[in-house]
Amino acid sequence: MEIRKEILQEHNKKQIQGLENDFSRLAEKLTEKGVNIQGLLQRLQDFQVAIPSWALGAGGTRFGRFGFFGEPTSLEEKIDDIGILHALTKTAGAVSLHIPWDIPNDYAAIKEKAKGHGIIFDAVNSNTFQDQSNAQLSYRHGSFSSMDKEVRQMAVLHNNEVVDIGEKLGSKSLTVWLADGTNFPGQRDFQSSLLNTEDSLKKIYGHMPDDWKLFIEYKPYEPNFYSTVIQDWGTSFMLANACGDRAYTLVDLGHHLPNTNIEQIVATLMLKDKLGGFHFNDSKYGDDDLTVGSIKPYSLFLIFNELVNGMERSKQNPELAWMIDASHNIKDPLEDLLQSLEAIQESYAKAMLIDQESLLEAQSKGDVVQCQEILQDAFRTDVRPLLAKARVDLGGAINPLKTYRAMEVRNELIAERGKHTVATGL
Ligand code: LRH
Ligand code: MN
Repeated sequence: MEIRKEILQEHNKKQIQGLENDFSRLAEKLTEKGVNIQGLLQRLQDFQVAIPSWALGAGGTRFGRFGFFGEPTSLEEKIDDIGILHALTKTAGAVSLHIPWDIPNDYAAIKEKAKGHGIIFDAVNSNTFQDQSNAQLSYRHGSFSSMDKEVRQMAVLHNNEVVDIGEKLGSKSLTVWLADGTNFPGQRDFQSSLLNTEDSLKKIYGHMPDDWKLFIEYKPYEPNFYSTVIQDWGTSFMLANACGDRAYTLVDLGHHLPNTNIEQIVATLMLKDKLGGFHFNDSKYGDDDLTVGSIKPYSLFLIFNELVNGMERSKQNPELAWMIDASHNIKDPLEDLLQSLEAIQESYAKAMLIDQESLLEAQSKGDVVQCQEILQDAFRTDVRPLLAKARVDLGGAINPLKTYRAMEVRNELIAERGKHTVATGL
């Protein structure tokens, strides 16, 4: 199943005049405010988000999983599905693999297929939170932090293998998320757990090629419910500093205790040139992995304000890795991802409309009311014509979700793959 250009353009034809009217009206208004429209469109077009290879089928919880029909059952089919997202949105030009869920069989063939869709291989993810069927030892009592030297060694070797796999695909970064932790007080010694983890990370850092980056992802709880070794940004930041210049903190939006000020964490990490990237999603309570922007769109906007600022001011901070990490328990996975991609672009565009100069002036005057007015003027701007214009100029769909439905993509996939196919992953 491929999105054929001519059919996509057929669908666009009916909407193009409406878009041109909306776009020129908005562009005129924003130009009056001193916004560089072409610059903004270029930044939107350059903004590529990596799609997680583990989130192209239906997700689930311990209480069950409702399969979605026509799910991809191979890495090849997953790359094709990401190709559909990229053809429609022109902003999904990367994939983030999770190993061993998605080990390529034929490296040359999978690289060729990805290239054909305009997709690159972003960060690769290791997995020391599940025991593999052929494993000699278990991660039941931790991996990097385990008190058992051989278990730590097994975890380090696995991560080195993931780096080697990534290197063959042209990836340039490794994301490490550890489930390591405890469910009960007294279950394990905190200090030796952290020391073992630091030691294991340093070994992997040493194995990585010199042009690779290490992303250390933190999470306060789940699957452990009393303590987690890498529980918060501070612990990840400390471990990244202990590893070296090419180790950074990765912020998964769902990995924060309720009401945590994530935009402040982002500002702090960028100031210290230690922000590596994001796992975008949204949540109401815990690590709910819901559609980006579906619960707290204003919070996402405030985070992008710090990102736009940080990208301006913290030139030492590396180019950020943008990735989605969501789980589709009830929506069509591809429709869910289309909505997430739109929400990310929307927040980025709105943040780029913030009049930072006036904001700084109002802040220096202590004019708190004006500060909020400046932020919310940008947030209240309907930027959708800008997003559509950026897409259509690259050959994408004016309205990706509408076109996805009009082209009955899901039915095509079911016809091709059968109804009850199940994708690997979460
Ligand atoms: C942990 C996490 C991590 C992945 C996993 C699939 O909650 O966010 O990024 O390895 O989800
Ligand atoms: Mn994540």
